[in-house]
Amino acid sequence: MKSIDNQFFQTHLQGVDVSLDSQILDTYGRDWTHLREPAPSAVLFPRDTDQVQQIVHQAREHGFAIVPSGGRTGLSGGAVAADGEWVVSLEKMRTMGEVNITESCVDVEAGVVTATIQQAAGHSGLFYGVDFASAGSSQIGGNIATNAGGIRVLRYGLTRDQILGLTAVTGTGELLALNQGLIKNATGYDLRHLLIGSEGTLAIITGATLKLWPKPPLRDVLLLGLPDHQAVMPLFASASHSFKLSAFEFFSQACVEHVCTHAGLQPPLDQPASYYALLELDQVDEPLMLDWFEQAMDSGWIEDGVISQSHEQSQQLWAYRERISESIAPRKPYKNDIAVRVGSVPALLEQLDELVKQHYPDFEVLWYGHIGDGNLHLNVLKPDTMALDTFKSQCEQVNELVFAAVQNHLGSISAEHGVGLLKQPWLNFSRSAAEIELMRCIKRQFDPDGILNPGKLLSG
Ligand code: 2HG
Ligand code: ZN
Repeated sequence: MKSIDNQFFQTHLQGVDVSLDSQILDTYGRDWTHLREPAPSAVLFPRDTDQVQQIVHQAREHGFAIVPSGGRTGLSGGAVAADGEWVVSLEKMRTMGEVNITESCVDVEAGVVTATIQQAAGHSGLFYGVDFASAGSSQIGGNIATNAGGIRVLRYGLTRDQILGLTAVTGTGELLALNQGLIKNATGYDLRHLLIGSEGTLAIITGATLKLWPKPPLRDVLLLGLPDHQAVMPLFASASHSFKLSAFEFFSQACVEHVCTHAGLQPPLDQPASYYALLELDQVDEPLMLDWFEQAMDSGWIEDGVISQSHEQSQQLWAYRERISESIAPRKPYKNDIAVRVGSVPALLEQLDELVKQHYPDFEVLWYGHIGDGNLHLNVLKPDTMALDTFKSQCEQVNELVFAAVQNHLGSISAEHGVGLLKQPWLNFSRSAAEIELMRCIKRQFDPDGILNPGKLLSG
């Protein structure tokens, strides 16, 4: 690692806030994965786009790599700095414009926290469509860089679908202002969409114009107990034809047990079910709902269920799904975030269930996910007595089989968490050699010296 001191920054990046403090280096060098030891050489806190450009120029000139950094809530190691990089935190760039009521949009800098956007939209009678458990600390720049999905993709799409304009600084320090809030713009390649989901490997996102939606109507939340995972697809098909769904989530009884222990909650139903589906939908009349509920019971898709009677109850029901990830975090789970077309979910579930029973007989395996959009989170918990390295390598062996099954279904090895460091070795299970080569060529154009987030997404 190259040595660097305060004097260097005072000389070359005057006016930019920099920290070389070991505690700060440690904090800003990691995300929620905790699988690599952080070792950045500096953490920089630009206050505007101009400073971001200066940082890129200096990094380029002095041969330092950059790791763009947001709320660091990622689960694929995309924000990990383990090799003397400069972490460029966007957290001091958090200006947010007035909500534009006429155009239903808002301008934000990259460091604005996702929940702040949701609240500002709400105060103006509008709605920001993306939500997930880490919205209170994740930042919009990171959401864009990973094309974050979450719980309401069914209704509002991914982060990609919210981006009307984007500003970003490339690996040569060039500032790009892309699409600039336009709805129609048929002028060739849409570079905005190339940068969304590029995980900081092509450019540092500095700001965006976000689309906002009309305020949603009142909504019901249903938590339903399912006898087995075969019931989930007919249930989804029936619900999506009968209601205006905004979420259709899925989780196993083991997930409920972890949440109840962790959060001190009572079980949601009188009798535990094997699996659960959580549905959020535009409110419907009670008789219609009861008819549907009875039909679902008669068809054997559900055994029991509850319907929220108030906003508070809706939130309580959501907690059984939203708090799974935090409940199991102390057990250092090995995470998979896979997706297939919705119609292929039952076959994939069947195959993975077999695989897991055969290869993980001693591990606790948790199933949960956003089944309504084909995204499954498969989490394997580390036995307390097993060393982290042993656990990781055992999981990686089974990974090949899991990803081969995903590949057979033409699915994705990373649905919404990104590829980062952790999934990078398996990118070829989702992308052809020709695609990966084109991605490399594109990277070279945006970042000829390879200083932006090296080793993430594409191998170094
Ligand atoms: C969720 O859906 C998040 O809760 C985290 O995407 C998933 O913990 C996970 O694997
Ligand atoms: Zn998720």
